[in-house]
Amino acid sequence: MVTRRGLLKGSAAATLAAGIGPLPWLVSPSSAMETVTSKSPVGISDDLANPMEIHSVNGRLKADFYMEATDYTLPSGPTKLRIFNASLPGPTLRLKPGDTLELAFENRMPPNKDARKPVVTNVPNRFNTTNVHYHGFHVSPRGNSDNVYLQIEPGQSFNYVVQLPVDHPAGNYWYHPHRHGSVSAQIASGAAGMAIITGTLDDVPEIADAIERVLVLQAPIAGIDGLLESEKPIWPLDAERDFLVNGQYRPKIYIREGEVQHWRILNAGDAQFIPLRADGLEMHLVGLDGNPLPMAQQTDEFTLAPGNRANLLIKAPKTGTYALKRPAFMQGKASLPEEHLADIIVVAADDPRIAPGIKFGKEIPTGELPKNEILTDINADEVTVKRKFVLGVKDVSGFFDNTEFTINGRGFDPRRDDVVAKLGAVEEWTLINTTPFPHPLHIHVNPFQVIDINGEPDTRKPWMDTIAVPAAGTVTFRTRFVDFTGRYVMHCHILPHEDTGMMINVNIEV
Ligand SMILES: [Cu+2]
Repeated sequence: MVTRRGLLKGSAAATLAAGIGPLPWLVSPSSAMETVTSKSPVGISDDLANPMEIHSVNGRLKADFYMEATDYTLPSGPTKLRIFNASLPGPTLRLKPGDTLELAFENRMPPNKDARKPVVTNVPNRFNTTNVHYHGFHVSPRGNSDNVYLQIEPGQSFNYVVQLPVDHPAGNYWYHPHRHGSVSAQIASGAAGMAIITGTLDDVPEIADAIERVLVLQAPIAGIDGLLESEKPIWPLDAERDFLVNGQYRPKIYIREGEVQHWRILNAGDAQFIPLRADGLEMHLVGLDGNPLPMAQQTDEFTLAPGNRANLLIKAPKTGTYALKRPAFMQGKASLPEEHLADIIVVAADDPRIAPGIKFGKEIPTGELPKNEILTDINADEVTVKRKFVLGVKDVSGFFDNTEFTINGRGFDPRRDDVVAKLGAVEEWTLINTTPFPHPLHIHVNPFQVIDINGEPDTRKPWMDTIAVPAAGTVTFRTRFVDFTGRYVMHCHILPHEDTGMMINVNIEV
């Protein structure tokens, strides 16, 4: 396994790969996974490397995972991060519909400093207690599957077995910790990785012809003396951040003149939105949260809320150096600065540094894109139940910053079922934001189809699992509760809001 501990500029793995040509896949003795080392997809030594990947073999992906306090040098200084497999970001998991994902997970963190204190729900606590959530997966929320109620204490191990249905939608998903009370500290630390379920968009000829990049965007915060032990540095929305792409600060991304590359982009940050621009290059969105859009959509700028993913085709018209940027913007009332995320270096089509045999996509698909088959449009006459959810905030003395974030006036209570719904129900939910900040709401297990935002229909009717509800605005979506009973959650993906109460339990019964 290649660890990427402390590698900020350049990449030893990429250098190695470029020096000796494409590496063979490494097949583990159990043949229940293959690993692909972290490397540049064009074979240039100082190009941004894709994170290492773990692939399923014969329907299984069986891997060892751990969370450990890992030394890492951020641009703002050396620190210790709570991350998976000593890797920032964690390895990319690549699966097929119908596969079984088996993670033998070990919590190698030291004991919690507050282990002897009683836990107060909705006050951040026990930053070394964890679990693993499979964000966007349509799988069982029970037992050893996508069960976010698990508390894996320091020193404990847990075996996850997550069975993907054979008709699971293809797309970009991700994994991250989801133990209420420590989610924001652990994701602000960088504990996250991409999970790709192959198919659908991958079979579009123009996309299949393009080289693929995984871009995991993270904005970790350093602890003052190592590990973060307080919510305080994470809490202000405009806290200073180190913006990293695949664990690297301002990496170089190479693309050839006339080339189209397929970028799978994830905002794995804990709090800040990321509007993205690449002025001078063409950007064509083909998928949101992994699901295909009806057609490729050219754009100068699009925004990923925390938790969102995009499939982007990026085309380089002319040689030169360009910037992948987050422009300065307002997130609610917070003014967030421009961030220069990466240099995009457009080289000549025949640049000799490009490794031989690297594919060279040149076209953007012009027709209708294929759909994930089971995600058919939900029309109004199919809806069986309508519900409303009001997003708010209230003062509670003794809570962190005296604040509790609420849904329908109440903070999260692990013992309460906020929604009880029938398996097979088709529901329309309206989210009403009464606060001056946007909240990206995420629901587990079943994705939803966005119907309107602030009352304006979204004509693309995209299928997503995380949607930003605008400040003082509304979102309406429709969803089908299919295949799985059990209890899971809907919550804000600004994770300091989740840890301080903006989450509800959804219980699906037969
Ligand atoms: Cu929020």
